[in-house]
Formats: sequence, C-alpha cells, structure tokens
Amino acid sequence: MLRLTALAVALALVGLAGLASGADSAVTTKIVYHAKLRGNNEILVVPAAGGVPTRLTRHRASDSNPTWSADGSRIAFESNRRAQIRDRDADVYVMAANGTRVRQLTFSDAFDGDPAWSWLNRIAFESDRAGSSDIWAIDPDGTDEKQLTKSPAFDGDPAWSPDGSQIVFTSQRDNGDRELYVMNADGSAPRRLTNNPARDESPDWQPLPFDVSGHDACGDDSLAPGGASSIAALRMSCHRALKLAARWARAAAAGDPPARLGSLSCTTSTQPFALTVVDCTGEHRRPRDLAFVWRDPARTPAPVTDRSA
Ligand SMILES: [Ca+2]
Ligand SMILES: [Ca+2]
Ligand SMILES: [Ca+2]
Ligand SMILES: [Ca+2]
Repeated sequence: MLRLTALAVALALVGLAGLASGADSAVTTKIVYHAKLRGNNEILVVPAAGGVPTRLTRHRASDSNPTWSADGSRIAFESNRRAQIRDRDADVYVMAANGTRVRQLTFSDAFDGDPAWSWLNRIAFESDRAGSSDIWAIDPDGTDEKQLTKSPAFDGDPAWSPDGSQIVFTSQRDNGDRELYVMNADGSAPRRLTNNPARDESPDWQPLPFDVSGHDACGDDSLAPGGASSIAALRMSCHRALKLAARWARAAAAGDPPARLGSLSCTTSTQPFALTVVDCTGEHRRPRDLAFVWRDPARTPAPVTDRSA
C-alpha cells in the first residue's frame, strides 16, 4: 500500500500546484483504494480534496490492489472472481475509472495480482504460474504478456520508474532474504539495491511531480546531455510536443532555459529530487499545453548495468 500512499500524496501536491493540467485538478483528482465492506474487498475512489467515497466494484470475490493508468482514465486491480481451479488463483483486471467495462487480462490458474501501471501504458504484476513468484508484464488490452524475472526464488512487489523505463521489485534470489532490485522494463539488467539481513520490501519509485490526467503521455525522450523525459501534451500532438521539448532542452543545456517556446509561455519549478518540471501553456485563442521533466545534468543517474552476470 506504500505505492498508493505515495500516489495519493503526489496527486494532492499536484492539485495544490495546479501544474500542467489547469486549476481544476485539485477538485478532479481522486484516490483509489480497496476496503473490506462486510467482509469482502471492494475498490473505491475518494476525491483527493475530501468527500464521499464512490464504490467501483460490487462482487462477492475479493477485489483489491488498484492502480491508476497514467492518464487517469482506467484502473487495474486484482480479483479472484474467476478462481475456480485453485484457491490461490487470482487475476489482473482492468476497468474504466467509473467502474464500468471490466475486463480480465490474465487467465492462468495460478496467482496473478498486485498490478502496477506504467507511464508508458504497460502493466507489471506478480504471478506464480511458472513455479515461483515472478514479475510479469502485459499491455492493458491483454496482449504482449511477458515473464520478466525467472529466478526460482520469490520476485514480486513491482513498481515503475516515473518514465516507465525501469521496474523496482523485491526478490529473495541471492541469499533467501528479501532485497530490492531494479531492472529494465523488459526484464534485462537486474541490479540489487539493498544487501542486509532485514526484510526489504514494498518499494515505490517517487512519482512525477505533475498531473497527467487529460494529457497524452508522449513517453520518455532522452534529450542529451541531461535528458528531458516523460513528456506530456494536452492539446497538441506528441510529435509536436517532442520537438518543442527538444528545442527547450537544447537551450537549457546551453545554460539559457527559455521562458517562451513559440506561442507557448513556459514556467519551470525545481523539485527537491534533481528534477526541473517545465510547464508550457498556450496563449490567446489557441490554448495549448505541454509539460515535461528536465533532469539536472549534474545529477543524471548512471545508466543501468548488469551487475548480476
Ligand atoms: Ca468484492
Ligand atoms: Ca490467475
Ligand atoms: Ca521467481
Ligand atoms: Ca534484506
């Protein structure tokens, strides 16, 4: 539940700042969670500003562990509503943010659950269908299902990096003790983050400091040297947004971050974790909107290398 707590905090902060999505984000952002109602888990949402929770599921099975899509339009969750073969069977489901259009994504007779939805629209989850708990990933339409970890030990608890390029997870692969690991989104180049006799688990990657609801997520685009990433566009194409972000990044890398980009007026806010958020808004009768993250070149993380080989 650490992930949900962090998301809730992020959404609340975004609501206060009104970054990128306009001043109404404070009243529109919601927090999704599960609660045991009369002994049965259901998914609910509550406005971040406070208010009456709305129930999204009504099913006698256990519905739990919800996670938002990056654009806020859908929710993935875990449910054992089709568990007819094994007691421990559960599967990953997706529904619209209002609880309609429920769709089953996984169909193994083993456990599939604890989903995490990435900025790049990929859903990571935990499954023990291959004999031990492993991280798997699937597209929200149920295609391209892939096993990302293959250790005989426990691998679970997936959480995405803000740009969707990496996954942090928990594993007992090295010494039987739970440690945190990071791997690329395709399962390659795993590396251990912790190494101690304590039980290290429930990781959560610090989320993006702006609200992407209503935006197209244009993906990560490494705009050297510092790398701008996680570009979002509201009323312009991703193609155009990427070009504008690249232009801004080049100027910023040269030491002169511009306050304007064509007809866009840009603002920046420095975050306490080596990131600058750039937020550009159109003017006059043609409103446009662009937001992206600019990494501090001096503190760009080192590339992921495979230390497990
Ligand atoms: Ca239920
Ligand atoms: Ca299953
Ligand atoms: Ca495993
Ligand atoms: Ca440990």
